[in-house]
Amino acid sequence: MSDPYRIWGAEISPYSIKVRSYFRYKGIPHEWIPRTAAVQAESMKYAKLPLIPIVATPEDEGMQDSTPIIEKVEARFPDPSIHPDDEALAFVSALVEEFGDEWGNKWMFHYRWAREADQDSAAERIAKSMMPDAEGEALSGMAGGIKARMVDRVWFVGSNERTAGQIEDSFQAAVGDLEAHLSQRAYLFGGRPAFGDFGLWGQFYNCLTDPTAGAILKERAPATVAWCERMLEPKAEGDFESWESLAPTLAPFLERYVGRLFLPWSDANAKALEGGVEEFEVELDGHPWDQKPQKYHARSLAKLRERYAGVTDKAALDPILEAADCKRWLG
Ligand SMILES: N[C@@H](CCC(=O)N[C@@H](CS)C(=O)NCC(=O)O)C(=O)O
Repeated sequence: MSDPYRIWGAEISPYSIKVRSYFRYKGIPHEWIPRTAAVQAESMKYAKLPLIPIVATPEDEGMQDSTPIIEKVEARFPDPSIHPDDEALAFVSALVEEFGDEWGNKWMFHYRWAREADQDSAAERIAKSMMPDAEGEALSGMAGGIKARMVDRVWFVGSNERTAGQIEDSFQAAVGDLEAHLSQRAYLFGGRPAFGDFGLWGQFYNCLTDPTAGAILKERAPATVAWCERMLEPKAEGDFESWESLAPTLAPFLERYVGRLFLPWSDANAKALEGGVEEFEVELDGHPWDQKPQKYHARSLAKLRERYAGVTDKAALDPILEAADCKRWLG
């Protein structure tokens, strides 16, 4: 038997658990290695950027960035596929995956670092994950350093005094919409997990572990909490559904958060990077949004547009994207 894949990551990192959930679902032999201070140097041999997750293949090659990691591994282990056969649904699932990584992360990151109770909880868990044996002052000193650094970085995802209200209102509305959708099925696209589940779930699961966002989920969204728990070790329970059966509760989610928030934001962010501006402003669903451009996200929008261009028959897809106000941002 060949060596297993190795995944260095952390429970508190949405992109790490996303990749681990994928490997678990596919039944691909892998070793999960908690990224502690002690193994950091070893993991960095396989990394170009100081970010987790980091994956080493059985051939000892390094991989980073959760979306291409899953895409490369999926090409090697196509069964059971995480992509619906229906080309339109497969694109919508990829769009939700990207949405989770990019906009779902704003929800998660904002709630994690906006309030003292969440800051303390996350900083302590990160410190503990880096130094599992540390206690007392060593632990609290490290947690204090992490808290100061991260609170200072929350602006990075666009969270600030002007945007905080919109981030929180849209999260709470999205929880309601997701709940309506997930109370009818085990996964976002039916009886088995799709690409879109992995991306969105990593962020929501981490929200669930934080005091403030976790309380919102536990109070209002039992089916979403059950999905968060199910996705830790996802198993196929049935088939993907058709768009007709998903649409009543998935189409509103696509329109409200992907079409009205994420894609116009992503387009404005990419234009700001092209123009080399320090800060950009865009109106999102009637609210002003301002932030410094985020570099990585322009690449992911370009990839999404490439994926859209690659859909051979758009007859079923375009009406879905048009109705959700997504199409004009994609090509
Ligand atoms: N686009 C990357 C993002 C990875 C990322 O931002 N990872 C965060 C944790 S969730 C990180 O490593 N932050 C620095 C650290 O934890 O040392 C992916 O999808 O894998």
